[in-house]
Amino acid sequence: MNGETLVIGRVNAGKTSFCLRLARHLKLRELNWLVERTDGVREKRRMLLSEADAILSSDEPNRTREMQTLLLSVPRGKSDQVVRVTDSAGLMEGLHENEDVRRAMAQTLRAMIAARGIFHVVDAAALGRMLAGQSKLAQARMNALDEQMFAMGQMKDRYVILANKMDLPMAREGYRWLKAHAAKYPVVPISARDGTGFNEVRRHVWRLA
Ligand SMILES: Nc1nc2c(ncn2[C@@H]2O[C@H](COP(=O)(O)OP(=O)(O)OP(=O)(O)O)[C@@H](O)[C@H]2O)c(=O)[nH]1
Ligand SMILES: [Mg+2]
Repeated sequence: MNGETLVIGRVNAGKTSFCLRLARHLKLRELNWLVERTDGVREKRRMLLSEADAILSSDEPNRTREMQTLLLSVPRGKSDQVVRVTDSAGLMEGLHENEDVRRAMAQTLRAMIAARGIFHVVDAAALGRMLAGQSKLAQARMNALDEQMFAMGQMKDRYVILANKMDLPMAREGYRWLKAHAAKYPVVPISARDGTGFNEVRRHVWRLA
């Protein structure tokens, strides 16, 4: 049940917030999700967009622990077409002590292999802070996980990097680094919190329909 586009990124990068902001930008009021739990059980979930933030997104890392596919209705000529955008559990280095989190990360990795298109959400502000504070060697090591995600993205029909949290200090520096480092791919500066950049995001989503 992988969506046509998979949303990946480090824990806390803003993947879930991105999905919810996209739904708001497309003027949805009610969200329809297809959820695939790590135990393989699939279920449908429905909620109002107005209550989704409180239910699904959080400051705490590892909030998302299952694959949740948002069904988006996109107008195409006289009819509508459904685009699927799948939110996934965030990745991080190392072996997490919690088994649920480990299973969820494994599920994300499997989905990454199967996905046709990838939206890679990066916390540009965290990246900017890291670039300012670290030696070159430490930067290289800390970016290893995102580098792996870049490499996986290159194998896909469509790969878009979303430089998120552009409303925060240092995000510009993070965005600039991404533009230079992943020059072959679209890098779209966004704020899932404020909604900036979503006209361009929408064009990328449209192309998947
Ligand atoms: N300032 C700011 N905060 C944001 C933005 N996007 C997300 N956040 C915050 O970042 C935190 C993590 O957001 P989530 O959307 O839950 O992140 P996630 O990538 O889904 O996290 P996991 O599911 O745990 O991997 C929350 O506190 C959000 O409010 C943004 O554009 N700007
Ligand atoms: Mg999440």
